[in-house]
Amino acid sequence: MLAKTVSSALSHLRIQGCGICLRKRFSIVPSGQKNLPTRYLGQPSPFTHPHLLKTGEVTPGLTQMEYALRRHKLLSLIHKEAPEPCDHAVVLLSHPTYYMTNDIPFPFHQNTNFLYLCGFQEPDSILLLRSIPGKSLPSHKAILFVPRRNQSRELWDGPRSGVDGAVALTGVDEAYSTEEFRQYVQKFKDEGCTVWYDSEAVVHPGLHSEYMQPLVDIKAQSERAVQPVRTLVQHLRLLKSDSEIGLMKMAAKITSEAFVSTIVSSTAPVDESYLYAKFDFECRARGADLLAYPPVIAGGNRSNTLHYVKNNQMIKDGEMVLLDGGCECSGYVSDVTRVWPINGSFTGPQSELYQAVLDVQKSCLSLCTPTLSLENIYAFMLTALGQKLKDLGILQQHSKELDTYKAVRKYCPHHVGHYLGMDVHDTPDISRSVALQPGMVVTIEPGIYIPEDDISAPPRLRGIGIRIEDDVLITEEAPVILSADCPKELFELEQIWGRH
Ligand SMILES: [Mn+2]
Repeated sequence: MLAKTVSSALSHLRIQGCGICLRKRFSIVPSGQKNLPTRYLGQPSPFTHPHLLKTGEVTPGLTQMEYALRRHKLLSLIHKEAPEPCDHAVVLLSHPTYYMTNDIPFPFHQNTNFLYLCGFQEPDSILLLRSIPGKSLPSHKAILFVPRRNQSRELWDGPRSGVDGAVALTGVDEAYSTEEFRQYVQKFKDEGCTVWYDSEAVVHPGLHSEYMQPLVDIKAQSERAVQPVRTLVQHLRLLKSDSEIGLMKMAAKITSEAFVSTIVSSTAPVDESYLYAKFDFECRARGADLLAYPPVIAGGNRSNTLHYVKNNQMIKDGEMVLLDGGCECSGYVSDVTRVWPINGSFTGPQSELYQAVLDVQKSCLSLCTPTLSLENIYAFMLTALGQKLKDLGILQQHSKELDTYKAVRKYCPHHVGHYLGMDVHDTPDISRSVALQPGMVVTIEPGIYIPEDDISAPPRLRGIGIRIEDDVLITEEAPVILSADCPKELFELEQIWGRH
């Protein structure tokens, strides 16, 4: 998927402290899962889904220990922001259930900041991280407020974890039913309590208006206004742990394999919706939970509509198709774009434009190293694309710098990439000027788009839109391309198609 070129100017905080030293300093000992109910919970548990989770895991691949460390790191950041002794309450809300029509819910998707800190997968829930009287941060108590068990609702919606299930599965210190949050929120009105909560970006309108908005209003009159917390969480999410990297590798590998199968199955004439269904099937059949976003499956000139998601037109012989798609595995996503000729062989102009974008993409990939930023790579991409536009005859060789810049922005109106993680456009408040560090994952996705009615472009190139996108893990050494199994050389794309 594409990201806009405007980046936020928020400052970058460096995150101190590694997992091991935190573990020693604060002796985090999650409760373990000894009391895990043997019944079905509101999400898979190691007991009910041993094929998905190992003992000690809250969500597949992520242990109680990892979630506890995340909470401690967040409280450490808060301690740095507000070092004076005081009472702290950090509040994160889950998503609500959204409805497609009367009584029929959309598939539930959890709020990612909430999920990152506790792994709990039910709607209408609240996570509270509360400082402990007499102890300084990052010591705290983690408390979940979760939907009460309810036989008649569970008949329709399926089992709920309940307070016992929530504690045993996630390893938080305590859990209560969601309504019991009311008594807690009363206490935060005290002058001495600093509340950390995102009142600007409401993720659960119902819980917000019932519990949090009145608190935000009261706090606004006091010395201690409510403080935002999401940027701090994003700073933690920016750097991936080994287990997170494992999940991202899995998502990228599944996506790459799904691309190959989809390319093999594309014979003109084919409906875009067929390729959509095929790609979706191939991802889920390999273990993905769902597609990470509505994919773009754009034949011919439609590839010049950047967020084309209608996916309902026939692709004709001789045309290419652009597929921008990715999947989600245990909360972590991939985001890959490929373009291939629907009848298996590139025409001359198609291969010309394709190769130009591929050259630029490979150069950008090689720049994904510590110290450089996405902004730096974007600046490089603009220059490299400018030269390609000249080589292709879209722009005159002697065009002035400003004219070249304007032309590049016209033919590639989006950024070179974005951070990737639990969300497709991950950690959106982190500036793209931040130097890349080992453990970050970014996308690299240059493109050139020439609409069929662009009379300033050479006729042979009109109606062609190319973007090539890979997911990249930053390391101390060479960048690791997580989507490397997805072919992108001209000859590879032609060869794979021949397999069907
Ligand atoms: Mn993308």
